[in-house]
Amino acid sequence: MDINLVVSDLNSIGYSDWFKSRADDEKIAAHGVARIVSVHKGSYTVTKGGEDIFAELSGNLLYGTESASDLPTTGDWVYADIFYDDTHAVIYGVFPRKTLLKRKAVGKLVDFQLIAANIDVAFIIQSLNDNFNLRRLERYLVMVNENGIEPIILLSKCDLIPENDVSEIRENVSSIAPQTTVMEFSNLNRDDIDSIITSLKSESSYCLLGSSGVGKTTLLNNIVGSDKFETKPVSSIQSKGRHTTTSRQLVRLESGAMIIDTPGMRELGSMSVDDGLEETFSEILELSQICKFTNCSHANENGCAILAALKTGDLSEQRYQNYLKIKKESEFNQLSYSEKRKKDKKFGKLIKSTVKNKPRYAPNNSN
Ligand SMILES: Nc1nc2c(ncn2[C@@H]2O[C@H](COP(=O)(O)OP(=O)(O)OP(=O)(O)O)[C@@H](O)[C@H]2O)c(=O)[nH]1
Ligand SMILES: [Mg+2]
Ligand SMILES: [Zn+2]
Repeated sequence: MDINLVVSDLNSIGYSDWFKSRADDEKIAAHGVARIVSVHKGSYTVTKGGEDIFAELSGNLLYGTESASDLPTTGDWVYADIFYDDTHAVIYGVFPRKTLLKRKAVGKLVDFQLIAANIDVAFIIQSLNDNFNLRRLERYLVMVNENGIEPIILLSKCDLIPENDVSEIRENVSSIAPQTTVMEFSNLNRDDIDSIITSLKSESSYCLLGSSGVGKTTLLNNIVGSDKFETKPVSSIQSKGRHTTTSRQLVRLESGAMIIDTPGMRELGSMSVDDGLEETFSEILELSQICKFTNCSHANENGCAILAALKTGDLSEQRYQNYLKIKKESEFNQLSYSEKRKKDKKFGKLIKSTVKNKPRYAPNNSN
């Protein structure tokens, strides 16, 4: 087989120096490299840049893993062997992740679900007609910034509201995210779709994030140029109380870019989001640094820069309240998550020591 060809195929789906330099020497000598295209209840598809290949986890990976987050998710790079004319693969391990999107799983307990790995750019989508909400947008920005992913804000369904209203909303968005690209678009307007397509870079991985019904899958269909993926009118999504898109798949475009559509997220709990908070609410951090007292609680101190900014209106009350709310949740999650992780680890060790202490059937086995 022509090795250069194989390598350049991997490059074309994003196998950059970042991953190459972090590959495990032993595993790379023993196995090939592939990228996860989709995950469905324990079965996987992977690709090396060509066809999709059915894959499963090796026993060691499946049973030797301490936490669910160490198992592969869509977008992951993995060590894999491929058999039977490239129709079947076994996955032996997961590469370090450049970025990882996860969300708090539904329910009270702090647990999370992996959304996608190694995403470079996240399109955060809100629809202009009924889904638009600055506070929700801030939550998405925190989650994306925390991960070191570049956010781009897309405002969908601009065909449904007057142009003047669009520019007003756009200004509001720019005021909370001055550094972030904001684009409005309509899925009914080909020119809008074309400008989104032109903005996609080859070898980069994108994901579509946003509430159910904002038009993520419709956008993806428009980008690939077919009605390949299922969409549903908003009213039927709500009356059924569920999401149209339920799986996540890495879709490769002719341009060489890759996109992952995601199910609308009802509960967007961040895990622990220090960096994401600081980046999303950077002006609040800056203000707190010029408070008169270094241990200012921003509650009633004289010389508090935050209270002053709230008073003049330079900092909006709702934005500040949202910041406090996300910060509080994050601190709660941080605490209960690290406790859970400790338990997970203990559990993992218990299994390992049980396996170790099992009698060996081959006493002379030097392994
Ligand atoms: N008027 C208008 N309708 C749109 C636009 N984009 C999407 N829609 C409609 O909105 C509905 C929901 O679109 P989907 O693409 O299924 O939404 P989704 O974000 O993928 O939803 P989930 O998969 O449930 O997360 C469909 O009926 C679309 O036809 C748009 O730009 N303008
Ligand atoms: Mg969808
Ligand atoms: Zn203060």
